[in-house]
Amino acid sequence: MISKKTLALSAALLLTTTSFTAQAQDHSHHDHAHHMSVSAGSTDHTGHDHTKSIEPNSLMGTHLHDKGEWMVSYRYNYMRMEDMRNGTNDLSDAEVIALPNPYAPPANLRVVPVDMDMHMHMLGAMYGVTDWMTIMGMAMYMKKDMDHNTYNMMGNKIGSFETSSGGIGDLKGSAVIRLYEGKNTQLLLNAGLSLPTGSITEDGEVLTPMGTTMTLRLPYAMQLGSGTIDFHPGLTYSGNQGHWGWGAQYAAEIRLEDENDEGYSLGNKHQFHLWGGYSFDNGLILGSRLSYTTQDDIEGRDTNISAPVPTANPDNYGGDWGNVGLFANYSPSHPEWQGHVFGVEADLPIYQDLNGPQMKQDYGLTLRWSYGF
Ligand SMILES: [Cu+2]
Repeated sequence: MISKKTLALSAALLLTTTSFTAQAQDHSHHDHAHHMSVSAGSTDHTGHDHTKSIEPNSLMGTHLHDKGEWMVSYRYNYMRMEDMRNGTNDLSDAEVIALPNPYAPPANLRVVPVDMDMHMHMLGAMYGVTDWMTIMGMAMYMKKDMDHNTYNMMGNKIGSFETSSGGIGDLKGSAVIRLYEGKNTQLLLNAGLSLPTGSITEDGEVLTPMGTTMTLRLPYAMQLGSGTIDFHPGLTYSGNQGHWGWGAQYAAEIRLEDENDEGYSLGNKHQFHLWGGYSFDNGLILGSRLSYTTQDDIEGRDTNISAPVPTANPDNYGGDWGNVGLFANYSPSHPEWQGHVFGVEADLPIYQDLNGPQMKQDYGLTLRWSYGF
């Protein structure tokens, strides 16, 4: 119902981004020496030099850029999911196939997800419109693979199969605006919008309980986008003291439409992150992160998704997760490598309370390269 308004908003955002891009090309000769001196000694800039920013590699919008400065980045994110759980109880295959199938027949679930690999390749660009506002855009390509076991009507395992999907995800544009700046601290507002460019109609070949194969619409978890225009608000507070740096971020994904073209919307998601790190003189930063995520289940339903598998049920999505991350960033001091940051981050779940039977997170890995100029 608000989709016309949000469409107009997103068009405006894209246009603004484009005009800033065009404008910035005239300024590509800006003074590098100025940026260096500002970030080296001044007290009125708290970490605009992104190579010195103590921030987890998996988070976005954690820093600003100086006016006229660009940053391009590539991030690779891998996430592994394995084994089933409901709430905080682990489920065996036997327990999953004893569960009723809401889209019967058959009366009970007959296909059990075993594991899932998710690969995301993210390309990003940031540009400092003014010293207190940076805009950014992000595009991603993703690949998902899920393995399953199929059981027949008697409850005997008859085989396994893998489904795969891949393609571009939802395009995202956002602004990072400084609301407050103290001596060693700053508060940033994050406001982003994503467009439903990722496919939500991926299908794949499945092994049925009858032992036949069929091509079906893949469950929600295997789709590549949300299908809705989403608002990505956030707040980031960070500070530094000598070699130490810390930060806190709230980031959310709010669906601006009640349902997408297939009749559903993913649950709203809220995340809280806390991190701290230490910056060594040689350009190495080591730090750790603590995160809490809560997400609602799916509202509505895609009627093309009705296989006897837990992932076909919109109620079996979302939950509460606690994660820890360990990150290392390195920006080489050699002049030829000025402005480059290389980063790695490992992610491990420490708490998972899931809304209905679904796969558990196993671990995640993020690699990052960014270059500011
Ligand atoms: Cu940046």
